[in-house]
Amino acid sequence: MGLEQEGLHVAVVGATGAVGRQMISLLEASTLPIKTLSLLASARSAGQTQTFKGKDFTIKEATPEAFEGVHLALFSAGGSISKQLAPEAVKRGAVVVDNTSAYRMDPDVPLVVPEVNEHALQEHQGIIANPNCSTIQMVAALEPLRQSYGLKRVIVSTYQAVSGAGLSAVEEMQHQSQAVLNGEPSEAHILPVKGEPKHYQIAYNAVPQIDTFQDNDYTFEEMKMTNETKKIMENADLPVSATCVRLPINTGHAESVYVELDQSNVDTDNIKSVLHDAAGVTVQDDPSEQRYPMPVQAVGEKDVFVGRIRQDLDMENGYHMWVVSDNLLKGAAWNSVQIAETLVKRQLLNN
Ligand code: 25A
Ligand code: L14
Repeated sequence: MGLEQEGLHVAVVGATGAVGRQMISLLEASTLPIKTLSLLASARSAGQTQTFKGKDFTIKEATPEAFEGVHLALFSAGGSISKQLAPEAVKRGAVVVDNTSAYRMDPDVPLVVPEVNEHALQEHQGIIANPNCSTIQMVAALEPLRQSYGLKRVIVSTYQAVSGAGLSAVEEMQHQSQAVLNGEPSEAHILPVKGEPKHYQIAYNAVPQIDTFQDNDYTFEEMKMTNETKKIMENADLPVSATCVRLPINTGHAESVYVELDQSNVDTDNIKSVLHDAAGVTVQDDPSEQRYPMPVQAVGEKDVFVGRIRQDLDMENGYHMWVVSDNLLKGAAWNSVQIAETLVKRQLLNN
């Protein structure tokens, strides 16, 4: 009897986090044949309950033994937890979809955005990596352009929301905002990066650091966008440079993407219709109606929204676009659940 008839045992690791909570509600709505659900988090959260399809589930501590009998495990509890526990889950027969950066650049691990490279799932060896949120929404918008016109280079600046850094970062921004409005001094302990020597106020600010600095003076978030894009699009030679900036937005990342195509002087109406026809992409672009995507409207939506599409003033093959998506959904939980649904559809779980 196949897993589809038998029913799946699914585990969510980091179930109380910003991403984990979204995973649970997407699993609730999905067509996956879930029979058993294990909600796992740190010992701190063990004993709390969360509802799933009207039933209360108790959060348990994520330990190696918690993965006994699990077919599918969705991880979103940070890179160190994934490094520690994903192999334990795989050892016990689970297939892992990992939201952290722990395995993304491992050559044996597929890095998947289903609309772009679903086929890469076929080669998995137990772990599948979910790309970085900013990368996912960018490649979803670039792939239709690559298919129709070819890509020469990409330059991106991001305007990223605070929820990507977790619930505690969102709380920090809220406290700071309240303090500023009250005319009180604001405190920063988490952003831009937990554990770094300096912390800066995010409320009413723009902070050009997401994740730690690398030897080349780019941040790790910027290098994730460069390296992950090349891997997902299977083009190691594609030039991609990023500047990643945090803004005081709860949820919803925005990106200004400059792309040079292989073809020159493509009609922007043609680009809009190619994007309009692409799965998972919604075009919102009408200057005469002041229509363009914004984070506040993208929150709660699964799609990637694209607008402000226009030709560069000087480069015949250069185009600019504005790409917005819910970083907790397509950027994280929804992409993971899509991967899970595809694994079931393609019968890529272990029996
Ligand atoms: O390393 P990475 O990959 O860069 O990931 C770093 C962070 O990014 C988020 C995620 O934060 C992660 O911690 N993240 C990961 N992938 C992401 C993606 N694709 C992503 N964000 C966007 N897109 P998060 O807040 O979403 O999730 C954190 C979850 O991880 C659980 N967790 C932490 N340690 C764990 C663990 N689970 C198992 N074992 C461990 N050892 C964490 O559970 C949460 O579910 P929790 O129970 O520890 O925390 C939930 C509640 O606890 C409070 N709290 C937080 N810090 C403290 C605290 N309370 C007391 N003291 C603290 N120091 C919070 O208020 C929260 O309500
Ligand atoms: O690499 O702080 O998936 O906004 C994405 C969110 C890293 C942290 C990842 C943030 C995370 C990032």
